Amino acid sequence: MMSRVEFDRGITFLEENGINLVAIFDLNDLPDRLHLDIKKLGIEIKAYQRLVLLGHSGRTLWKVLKDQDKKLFDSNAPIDQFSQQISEYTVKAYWGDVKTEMLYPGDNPISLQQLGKMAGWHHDSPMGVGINEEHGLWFAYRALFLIDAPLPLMKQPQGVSPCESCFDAPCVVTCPATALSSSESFKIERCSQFRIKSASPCRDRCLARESCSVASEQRYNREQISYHYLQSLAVIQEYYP
Ligand code: B12
Repeated sequence: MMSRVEFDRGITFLEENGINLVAIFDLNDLPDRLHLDIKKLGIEIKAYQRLVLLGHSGRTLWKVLKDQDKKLFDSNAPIDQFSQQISEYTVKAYWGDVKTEMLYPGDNPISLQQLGKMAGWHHDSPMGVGINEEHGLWFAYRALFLIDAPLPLMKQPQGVSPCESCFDAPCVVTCPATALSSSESFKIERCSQFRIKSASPCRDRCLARESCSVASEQRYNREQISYHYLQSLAVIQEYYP
């Protein structure tokens, strides 16, 4: 049986490696919809006790990746590969080496942002990326797995969306594609069509996202921003060849 000290060591290990957001849910507390989504994947959910959601914010993860293992960047998905490895290692070394089922990284149709809402990490923002007071727009989901261990439950208080007290809306004003609005949902189609133009200033960055002043000290560095946006651009280009 894993001790609280061992559990906390696992949390510290994840944090040192840039995975600084952790939420742990009791499976009985999850909405029926999510149970259904997991069952549809052919997974016997009753065999597990907890659902673990891991994320990163700010710049540490990128620094760790760059420092640690250059070979990771030879793969198509270095962040996913690293996130999976570090999740498996944490369970093995600190959390009792118990049975797990990895749900993300991967293509499973489970809405991470909906889980982010339950974890207290996510408020909607005009650009679709989640926002919160502590990390601004600079966080993302890195792993999701079921685990057969009674891990302590963890989540953050819901908090208030920073967008509610933002009246200038620099993101809306800055977006050169006029894809953002303070009252309507983000127009991903308009954003995508604008991004694929050859002279688009948004090919490898998002000027609207970068204009947000909430937790701007956590903004990814230029290299990381470019890495992520070129990846999503490649997916978008497949939609609009
Ligand atoms: C498919 C997908 C995409 C597709 C969107 C296709 C579409 N037609 O909308 C593409 C490849 C374009 C994309 C791009 C990006 N994505 Co995306 N995407 C996903 C993914 C894998 C699945 C979403 C989904 O289908 N959910 C299931 C449906 C039922 O639930 P839903 O919440 O209603 O899903 C819809 C929206 O989430 C929307 N969507 C998906 N990504 C994004 C990003 C933005 C900015 C918006 C407005 C909408 C949007 O697409 C879904 C279907 O319509 C999720 C991971 C996940 N498993 O949740 C990440 C995810 C939503 N994406 C994310 C991010 C960060 C991005 C990018 C900003 C990455 C980047 N730096 O380039 C870009 C931004 C897009 C842009 N402005 O150009 C993050 C958001 C993190 C956060 N803090 O909220 C997620 C959660 C991935 C992660 N690991 O953290 N994405």
